[in-house]
Amino acid sequence: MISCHGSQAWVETDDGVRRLCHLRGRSLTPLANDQVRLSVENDPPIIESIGPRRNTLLRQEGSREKRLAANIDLAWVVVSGHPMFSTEILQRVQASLASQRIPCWILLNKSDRIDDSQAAAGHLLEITPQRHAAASTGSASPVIATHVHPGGLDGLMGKIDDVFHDRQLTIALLGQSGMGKSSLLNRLIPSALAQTQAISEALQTGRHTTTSSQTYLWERGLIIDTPGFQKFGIGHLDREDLTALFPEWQDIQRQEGACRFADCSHRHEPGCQIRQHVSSLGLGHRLGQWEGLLRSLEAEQPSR
Ligand SMILES: Nc1nc2c(ncn2[C@@H]2O[C@H](COP(=O)(O)OP(=O)(O)O)[C@@H](O)[C@H]2O)c(=O)[nH]1
Ligand SMILES: [Mg+2]
Ligand SMILES: [Zn+2]
Repeated sequence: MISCHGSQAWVETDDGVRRLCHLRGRSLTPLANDQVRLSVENDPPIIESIGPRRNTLLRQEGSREKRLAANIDLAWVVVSGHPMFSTEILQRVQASLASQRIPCWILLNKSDRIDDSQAAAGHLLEITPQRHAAASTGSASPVIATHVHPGGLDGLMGKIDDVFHDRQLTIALLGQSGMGKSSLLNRLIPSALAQTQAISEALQTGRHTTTSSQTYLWERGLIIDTPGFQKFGIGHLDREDLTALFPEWQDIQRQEGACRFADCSHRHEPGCQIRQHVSSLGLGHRLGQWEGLLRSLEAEQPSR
């Protein structure tokens, strides 16, 4: 399924034809890139059911989960140095992706703005895991510089070739507003605007579809553009999901022994190895980030 608009949805059938369909009932809420079963005896066809999901990209909005897309191979999170992205929001996105086992690349966009991009790279470094143990494998997201001027996507396309070769991919594009997500999409897919307009016209809404995710065809597969955000709620996550962003805690425990309590939050518990060793390892800033995210997660959890 390409995109969902109330009781209607665009579906691409196995023969590559796109059709505007109706939903069977209100309880059916397909997401961008869901596999759906159609009954084509009807006109318009009706979406009967949704196939199993490999993963679901979502964020928390107040007490509700906003589901953005399904079955993602790779997420691109767009950041920039002008305006400066928020490290905390990026970590929220990364934790959310980690919880769904969706690999993440960071696109450092507007790299034509040299000074701003250098500053942004510095901020990225602050939230990059600092691994000490030589044997530890990296868990950091790759950072790829991009810009929307000629040649600005060469590095990105080269990286795709290196990692995925000829494989067709479904990529989710995420970003805070203002980072250049729409500009990038239009460079990557010159027909993106036309694809959006075709959808709006067929729906006869006339308005742009910026509050729901849109799926675009491109030469390497699909790109799902998700609505831009200024907040990214993580109340749907648990502490384990945050742990994925801080592999240093595992490194410390491997080297120094485990914290006294198996479910140690590394905040105030006695016998915490993390608190005991962070400062000598120069990881005080990382513990600060951990505490901040944990506080947010607890504050945002919908009361159960
Ligand atoms: N210098 C520079 N400006 C860019 C680049 N990409 C986007 N912009 C500008 O950044 C602003 C926000 O871009 P837009 O695509 O609307 O961001 P979005 O909110 O993430 O969709 C616009 O003024 C763009 O012209 C880039 O690579 N370099
Ligand atoms: Mg935009
Ligand atoms: Zn601890």
